[in-house]
Amino acid sequence: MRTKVVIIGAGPAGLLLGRLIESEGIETVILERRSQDYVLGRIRAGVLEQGTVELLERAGVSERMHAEGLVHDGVELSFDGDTHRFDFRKLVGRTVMVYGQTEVTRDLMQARDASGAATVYEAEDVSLHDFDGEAPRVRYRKDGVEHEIACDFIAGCDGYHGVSRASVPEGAVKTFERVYPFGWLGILVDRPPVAEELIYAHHSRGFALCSMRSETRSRYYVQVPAGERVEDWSDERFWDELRSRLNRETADRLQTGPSIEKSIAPLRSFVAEPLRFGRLFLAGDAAHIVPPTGAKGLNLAASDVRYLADAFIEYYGARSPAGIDAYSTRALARVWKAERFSWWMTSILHTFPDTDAFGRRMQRTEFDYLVGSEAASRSLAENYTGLPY
Ligand code: RFL
Ligand code: PHB
Repeated sequence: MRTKVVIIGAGPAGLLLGRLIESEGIETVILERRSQDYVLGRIRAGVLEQGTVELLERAGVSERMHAEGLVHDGVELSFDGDTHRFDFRKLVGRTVMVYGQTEVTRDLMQARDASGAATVYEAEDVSLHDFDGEAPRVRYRKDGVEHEIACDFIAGCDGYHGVSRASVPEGAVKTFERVYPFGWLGILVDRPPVAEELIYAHHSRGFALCSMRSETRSRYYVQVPAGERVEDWSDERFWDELRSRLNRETADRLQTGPSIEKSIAPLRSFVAEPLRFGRLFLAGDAAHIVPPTGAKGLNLAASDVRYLADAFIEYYGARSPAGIDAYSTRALARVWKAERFSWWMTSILHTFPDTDAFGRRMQRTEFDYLVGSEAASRSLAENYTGLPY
């Protein structure tokens, strides 16, 4: 079998890349290790930058998002109970869209299935070969039968634990990493959100986030120490902890209920460089991880994919390798800025086990400066709503 681009991974990065280049006549095969239902069962991101929204429009998968997604003009930050709303529309004339990653993925899967493009779910033992030469190949097993696909390019969109980055010779890739001593315990509940916009809360007991998926479904998170087990968190314990970290008025308004999903995500900053190895390209979580505090992970996956899709379109259309040659540098420039923002938001809003009194005053002063300075507020708004491509 032969195709132009083999895409490894049917997360948002792989599916969006497939959609953008298939619609320009570039044939792809997507290989995904899990089943379609498993991929759709993962509850992850909830906030889309305006640029991501525009990219989903370009991909022709924005109809349901515009009908069901919630446009948010701002967010609230709370510090030890003091609150401040950052009005993005007023500060930078931009907004964000609250629409779950699960829904983005579902829309992309449906569009791909309808287009007839090939996707192999439950592809086992995917392996990458000869991407340092002119004729790369990808092998996998499906239902006990071995397959091989010859291709022009391989797009590694298989997430942090994927096989693509792991297939690159050790000396060819440089990685940068910070692991935080805590994770986020998240809960999904069919109750109306506590507020119309997201609330990011710093508290001496730890960070908390009030988010949502719709007007009737809420998503809440609390910071927990690394190594915490989800089994040790009953719903009741979660709600008590969340309430204790919110200001009184918000806590009193909180509508609790039985969780429909509960999981713990560790927090990490990670970047691999470069993003191109001959005819293999990395995009999304395969290449970089941000802590979720800035709501950047999915948006970064989308921006990588935008650069990579345009590069392939230029290669096959204008027969120019300029875009593929520039991909790594272009994508990484934007990646590092989102890494900075996510690391910074994480460092102000969480409690760190080794922070001394001076460090705590610095966190408070960051908050006071943000609240008091229009320039600082605008910087937060500019980054949260998404830096330009
Ligand atoms: P994904 O979504 O991990 O998809 C990779 C796919 O590759 C498959 N795969 C393989 N397939 C074949 N062979 C192999 N050997 C394979 N190994 C893996 C996997 O099964 C999977 O289907 O990566 P992608 O597409 O790069 O997308 C990245 C996003 O998923 C991620 O950045 C975001 O979810 C991060 N994130 C958030 N991002 C935001 O922009 N805004 C948010 O509000 C936000 N909140 C979050 C988040 C991530 C979270 N967790 C759980 C990590 C909140 C949480 C709690
Ligand atoms: C979410 O709704 O899951 C969410 C929202 C904002 C974040 C992270 C996660 O910063």
